[in-house]
Amino acid sequence: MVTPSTSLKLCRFTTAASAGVRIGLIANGHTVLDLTAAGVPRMTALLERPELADELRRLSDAGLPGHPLEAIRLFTPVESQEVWAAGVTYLRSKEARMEESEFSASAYDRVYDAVRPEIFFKSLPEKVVSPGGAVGIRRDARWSVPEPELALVTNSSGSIVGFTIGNDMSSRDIEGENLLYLPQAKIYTASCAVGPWIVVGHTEDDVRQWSIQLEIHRAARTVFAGETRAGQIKRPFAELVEYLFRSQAFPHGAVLLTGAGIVPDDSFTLEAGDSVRITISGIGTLENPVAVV
Ligand code: DO4
Ligand code: MG
Repeated sequence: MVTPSTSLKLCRFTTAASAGVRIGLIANGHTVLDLTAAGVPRMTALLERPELADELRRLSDAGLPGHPLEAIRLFTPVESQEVWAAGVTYLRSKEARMEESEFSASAYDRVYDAVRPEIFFKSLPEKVVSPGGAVGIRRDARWSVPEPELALVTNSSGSIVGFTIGNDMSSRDIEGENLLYLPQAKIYTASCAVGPWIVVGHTEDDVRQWSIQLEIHRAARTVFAGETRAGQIKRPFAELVEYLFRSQAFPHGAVLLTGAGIVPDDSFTLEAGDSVRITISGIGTLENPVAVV
């Protein structure tokens, strides 16, 4: 029985026995209910449904066929949505970027307090890396970091319909050299991972209680561990989405990363073979190995 407090997780997956991408609902622990078997071929259309959480609760009691979570392969839940990202939404992000670049320090200082937030394009949907896929460090970068971020999932009307995890991989030396290099520091092969699923049925107040953790493993060692809380995000979620949707339509909805509140020390840079693990308490864990691209 799925109660109003049960966490509803929507995923895109495949199994050894099935061809193509299927839509799944994880409503009770470890079973992935096959929504494609119930006539739901696409995630994007599902996210447009009014009263989505109620509809998912109804589907979870409809006796759909299920697969054990361990037996499926997850794809990113980003199907047709562009991925955008907000920046300098945490004090920690502002401070780290001001230290990184004398040249750009005043821009970061100003945008943190400005009325208009920083929002930038991050990825086309087909370029988003799935859970377990390799995220990239640029071969011409000397200082690369993951950015562990809460991601807002919106439908085409700009309503926030769910939450997931994003990794806004970044080249800090390129970003720090000149603000005009930001697109090169942020948008390159495998620079954006999103997953493992979309959690539905939570309010902003719930989500602001969640912790965000970043662990980076190298060989058998943890070479970085840090934690923040989604409650540290300076701006209301609806404000970020409202700016994204100003003067721009998103017919498939959009995914908006909400900025990074964990920044490793300046001496830290990612290496090929590292593993990046981002955990958000109300969602789950997104884990990706690192490769040079
Ligand atoms: O302006 C630089 C990027 C900011 C960002 O990605 C963040 O704060 O997470
Ligand atoms: Mg970021």
